[in-house]
Amino acid sequence: MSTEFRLPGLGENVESGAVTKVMIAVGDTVMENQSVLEIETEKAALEVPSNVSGVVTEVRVKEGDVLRVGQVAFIVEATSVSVDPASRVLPVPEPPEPASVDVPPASETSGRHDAEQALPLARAAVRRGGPVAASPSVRQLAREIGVDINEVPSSEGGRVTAEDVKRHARGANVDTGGAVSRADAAAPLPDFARWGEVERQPMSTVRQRTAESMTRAWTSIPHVTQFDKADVTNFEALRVKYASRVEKAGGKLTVTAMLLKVLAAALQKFPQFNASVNMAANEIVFKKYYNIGVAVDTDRGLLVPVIRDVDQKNIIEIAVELNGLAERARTRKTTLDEMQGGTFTVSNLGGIGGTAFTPIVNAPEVAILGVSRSQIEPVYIDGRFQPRTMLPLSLSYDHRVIDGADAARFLRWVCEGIEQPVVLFLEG
Ligand code: CAO
Repeated sequence: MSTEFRLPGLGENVESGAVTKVMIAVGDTVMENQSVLEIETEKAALEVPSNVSGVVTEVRVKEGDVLRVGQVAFIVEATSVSVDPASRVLPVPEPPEPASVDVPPASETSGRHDAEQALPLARAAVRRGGPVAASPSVRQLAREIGVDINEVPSSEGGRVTAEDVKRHARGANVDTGGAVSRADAAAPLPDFARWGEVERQPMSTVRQRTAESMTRAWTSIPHVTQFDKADVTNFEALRVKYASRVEKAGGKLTVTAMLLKVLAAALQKFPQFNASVNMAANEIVFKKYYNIGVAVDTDRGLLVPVIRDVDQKNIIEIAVELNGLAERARTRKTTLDEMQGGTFTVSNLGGIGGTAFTPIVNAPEVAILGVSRSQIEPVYIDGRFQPRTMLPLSLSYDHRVIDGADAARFLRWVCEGIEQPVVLFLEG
């Protein structure tokens, strides 16, 4: 008996997804729950499990196709493995996964700056040499499709051809499509191939969404970053002392787990950091729940799963959950639900290195804490320098709703909370 495999529901308001990988071929035996497709939607990248079993007789999708929910992807001929007819009705989908990220790696941020700085120079190079040579028909074509002929690089070393104009227009159109490029729309890219070999790669959906949300946050939020350092010497000692206790529970006692606990208390004490701003209604929305997103570095890019109700969990529970979330993000198992509802974000790059960075606020949140690598430094205490382990913290915030003095106080309080956890009981 032939059974169709149809794309199951992918989550609220998601009607289709791009097929990034087809994991089955004609002749393969497929079992229920076996991953058969990799799909990217606007919000997530996920592996789709089969709800049918049998031998694949026809595959109707290929990489790059856009598949609608309910559309047939492949057909199997049932083998002796029985197929529960009910399971042909689409089951609850396997948890989808990592969604777009709102925090770019620092390297990307600087990369973007480099690109922006390089562009005017590149354009100047194209223009140098006076008016471009082009036939009247090519000039007319450029005018008709809205391309400034003076901006079009020539592939023939001087004369601009119709093909050059079209290629340039295509590049400019791609640019104006996404939010990233909207900022850059007036600055079409030069033809880099004139100076050396290039390779073009399409952006993944996750990357496109990341680029859009980054641009939105960067261009709509007036950002300021406040820097401070926490003395984590005592915490490091505690970490060693209690490491095995936390490990037994299935977690790892890291500075991130500790920070999450301190932040949940800080957010209660400074509610404007756990808020969102609605400029249209001239309103600030204060949230009475404390869900903290943690930026996780994965091979797909940056993902931000959320730990909920951090204020109600102890550090061991937080550490165990953090371990699980990071692991699921890296193995593409995070559900869409786990990526939503955050009220504040932490981005710890300290495991990799660096002395400071300026994270971008994960809108519609209003603040994000960047963490860099702790190191032993001489600190002047009681009249002499002492070796202390210092953790650099960078708090980026939305200056529309948070004043600089509040940010300085918030970050100082976080530092004190790590240095003297008793502060959490006194004031938290
Ligand atoms: N300073 C010094 N060492 C640090 C550190 C810091 N700030 N943060 C972590 N480390 C150490 C840990 O102690 C651990 O050391 P040991 O193995 O010797 O115990 C090691 O680095 C690895 O830590 P970890 O990554 O396993 O644990 P974590 O809980 O601190 O972090 C997570 C979890 C998910 C935040 C992290 O794994 C991660 O993905 N970080 C990258 C986040 C990212 O890409 N952000 C980009 C932001 S762009 O704005």
